[in-house]
Amino acid sequence: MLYVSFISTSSKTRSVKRFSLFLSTLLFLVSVAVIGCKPDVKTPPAVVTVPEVPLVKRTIPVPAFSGDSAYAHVAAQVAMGPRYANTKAHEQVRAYITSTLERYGAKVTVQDFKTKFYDGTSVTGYNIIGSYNPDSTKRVFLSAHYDTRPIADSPLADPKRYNEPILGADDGGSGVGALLEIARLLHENPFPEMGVDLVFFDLEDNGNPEYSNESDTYSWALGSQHWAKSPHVSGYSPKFGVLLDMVGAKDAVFGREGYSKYYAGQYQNKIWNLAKKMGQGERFVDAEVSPVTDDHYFINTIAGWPTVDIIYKPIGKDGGFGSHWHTHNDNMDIISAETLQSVGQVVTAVVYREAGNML
Ligand code: AHN
Ligand code: ZN
Repeated sequence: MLYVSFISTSSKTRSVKRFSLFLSTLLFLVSVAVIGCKPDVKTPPAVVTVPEVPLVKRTIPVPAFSGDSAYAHVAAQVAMGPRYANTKAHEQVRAYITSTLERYGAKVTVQDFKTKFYDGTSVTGYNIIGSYNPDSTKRVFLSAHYDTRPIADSPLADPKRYNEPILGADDGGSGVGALLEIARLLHENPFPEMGVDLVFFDLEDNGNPEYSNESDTYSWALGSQHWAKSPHVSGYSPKFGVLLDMVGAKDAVFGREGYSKYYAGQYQNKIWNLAKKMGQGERFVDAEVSPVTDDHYFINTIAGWPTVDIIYKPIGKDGGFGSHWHTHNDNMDIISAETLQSVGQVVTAVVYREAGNML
């Protein structure tokens, strides 16, 4: 070794000998220390490689949605009367949604929360969530509001009947009817690959009146605002969601709504393309319609879960809705089982195809 040869060639004097012995001992100790203290643990690499999980694709048969069952659910709600906060009918519709979901095997969560109307009065809201495969990490949600507008403030409504609440067959009833029929399908045709949450929002339609001076965006959709901030399950992280709003009118057509395009464009494309393939291209039209302050706006902006609104807005009539909107004509006369059938079948296909990674 180096220190051995160093000693052999060193001077013969005692002090130098002692010094060289000291030096060689030191060298020896240092080298032992360096070799001996080499850590066993290797420095971890900067990135960890996780083996790719191959995406398993499976064509899961899409069950047949019944427009007639959805229609019956709409009629049952409308028979209760106008269904807004602090009314008997609101309590009844909550019980109807909850018991129907339980009958169809969902895990039901009722999320109650305190909030304020645009005029500052306090109110308790109740969101209802029906979950299928609650333990699945891959999830999508389908949603609709179930409350109805307590006033008739459309410019097309009869001003003398302004303070008479509306029945909300389409605006409130239709989305709920479609979701409850999908609950039946999920119960009867389960799949293990994905979880589905059916979310029924309260207090969507209590925004400040058309004729008030301020237009307060945040006075609308109080239920979805709450859910987006405080989901029913902590750490909830759905892949995407769909909102159904006014999906039951005879003459309904669904353009591509602006906020959905902006926040959830890839899912809007998938849904509208699938609808076209299913022969529903005349109802799911490719035209863009102007953005609507609806539940999906708050879910997209507050929670960041991409959410697509399927909502009836006449094409090319900027800002408007169907002529029955927020009027007393929003009753069973304008509801069509065929419209519910088209929308419901497309949304069912979206869910079953996504479950098989085929959307
Ligand atoms: C506004 O009129 C600001 N938003 C419409 C959202 C809505 C009301 N959807 C159903 N009713
Ligand atoms: Zn409304």
